[in-house]
This record gives sequence, structure tokens and C-alpha cells, in this order.
Amino acid sequence: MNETTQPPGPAPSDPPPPDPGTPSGPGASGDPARPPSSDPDSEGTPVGRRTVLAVLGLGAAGVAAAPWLQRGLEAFLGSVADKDPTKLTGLLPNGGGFRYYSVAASVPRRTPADYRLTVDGLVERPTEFTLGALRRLPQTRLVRDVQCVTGWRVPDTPFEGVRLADLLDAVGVRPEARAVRFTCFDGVYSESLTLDQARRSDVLVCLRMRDEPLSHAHGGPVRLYVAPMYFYKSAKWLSGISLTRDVRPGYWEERGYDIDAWVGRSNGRDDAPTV
Ligand SMILES: Nc1nc2c(c(=O)[nH]1)N[C@H]1C(S)=C(S)[C@@H](COP(=O)(O)O)O[C@H]1N2
Ligand SMILES: [Mo]
Repeated sequence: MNETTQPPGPAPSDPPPPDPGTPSGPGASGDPARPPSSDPDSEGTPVGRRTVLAVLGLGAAGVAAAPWLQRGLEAFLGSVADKDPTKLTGLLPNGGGFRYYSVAASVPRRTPADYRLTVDGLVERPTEFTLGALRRLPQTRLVRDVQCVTGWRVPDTPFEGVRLADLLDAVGVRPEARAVRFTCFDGVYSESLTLDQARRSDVLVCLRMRDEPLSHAHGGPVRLYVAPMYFYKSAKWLSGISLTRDVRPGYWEERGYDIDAWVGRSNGRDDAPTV
């Protein structure tokens, strides 16, 4: 495992602009940990955790007591979350402490056989990578805490995949390129990094999470993983990487969240850094 020694980057950016569409977003409310009606983890109807558990016939104590059950529960939550327009499943606890999240009502599945990652834009050799091609490149494993901007944190999570820097070298970045844009096969989500951020050694095109192939619920077959930033930067269901002249704000950034999303140094939060 190779670790970065780079500093976490530039100073936090200015407070997010007022967001006309989502008055309860973190910029508007001043309280990013509160679950408003439109934030990275709690779109949909607010509902008590106990109510949700009751609906599914589960008890928190039972869940905590049986690690083997948690795995099954997690797989189950992942599959129902796909079909859950209310997003209620996003509020359920699970073994790993993650909340499955998607801004899209449903996400098509890509098998290992039909998955493709397109790398294009300001590059010398636009390339389409199969999953096999990504697997054949050198893999890096990082173990870091995950921090969501709404407050939940999961300690010591293994992520594994290809360094984005290696992928960029493979296609040849043209000198005019200054930023990288990421798109997803959910058809909705997007993210972006500056070229300098993208070249950090702790930014991965991630194929494995928690030492297993990336599940559909966690954004499989392939997601982005940006270790030093809030988890919304880690775009799930990654299908496109495009080199651009300028940073283009991503899905949540259009809605008031910081573009430079360093954990503990952005979004008005003071969480412990993840790197
Ligand atoms: N395509 C896509 N990627 C996404 C999101 C999303 O809604 N769609 N949500 C982001 C947010 S806010 C978080 S916290 C994490 C959640 O990842 P998980 O579902 O693996 O816990 O994915 C990030 N990447
Ligand atoms: Mo999030």
C-alpha cells in the first residue's frame, strides 16, 4: 500500500452560495449534520429509525447481535434500496455503518462482462476500459475512515483499485487539461476534481471495497474513491472520466456543497481528517 504525504490541499473554499432549490441544504441551514429534505443522505420523507425497523420487522438489538445476519441484511438493503423511491432504506442501520445512497430512483445493473469505463476529453488516446483491463492494471489498497458530510463516519474501510493517476498516464493528458469530470451510469450523478487533486496517490478508480468486489449498492462494478474528501466526491457507478479545461461542479455542488470537499476543512464542518 502506498500512502500520500501531500498536504490536504488548498484552504477551504467560501461558504456555499444560497441554493434556490434546496433551502434546507447545509449552506442555507448552517447545520449540515441535520437531515434536511435535500442533502446527500436523506432525500425523501423523514421517518423515525424505529418506525423503519418496525416496518421491516427488525429490531436494532437483533441486528447488533448477529454479524452474520448483518451481511445478509446489508445485501438485502442494497437490493431493496434500488427499488425504493421513498429512500427510506437509506435511513436504515446496517452492519458496516454505511448508508446506501442514490439520487437516482433506480440504477441499471452492469455486469463485469458489460461494464465499460470511457476516458476521453483532453487526452491523447481516448480509451474504453473493460473491467478486465482495469483489473490488469496495478492495484492499490487503502484503509481509511469514510466521512459523509451529513455526519456519519465508518472507520478503517479498505478500498482497492487503480490509481486515477495511472489511468491518466495511460491515456496521456493533454497540456490544456486542468480538471477531471466524472459521470455515472445512473444517468444523474456527476463529480469533478482539479487535475492536481486527481493525481493524488489516494484517489482510486475503485474495484473492491471491504476486500470484496464492489457491490451494486456501493456503486459497483466501479466507483471513484477520493480518500481525503467527503464521501459525496466518491461517485458510484462510474462510467465516464473526461479531461476538461475547468472544474465543473458536480451534482451536490450544484446544490450548495463545496467543490473542494476536504474532510474537516470544508462545508463548515470540523470532522477529523480521513487521511
Ligand atoms: N452515483 C452516485 N454516487 C454517489 C451518490 C449518489 O447518490 N449517486 N451519493 C454520494 C454520497 S452523498 C455518499 S455518502 C456516498 C454513499 O456511498 P455508499 O452508498 O457506498 O455508502 O456515495 C456518494 N456517491
Ligand atoms: Mo453523503
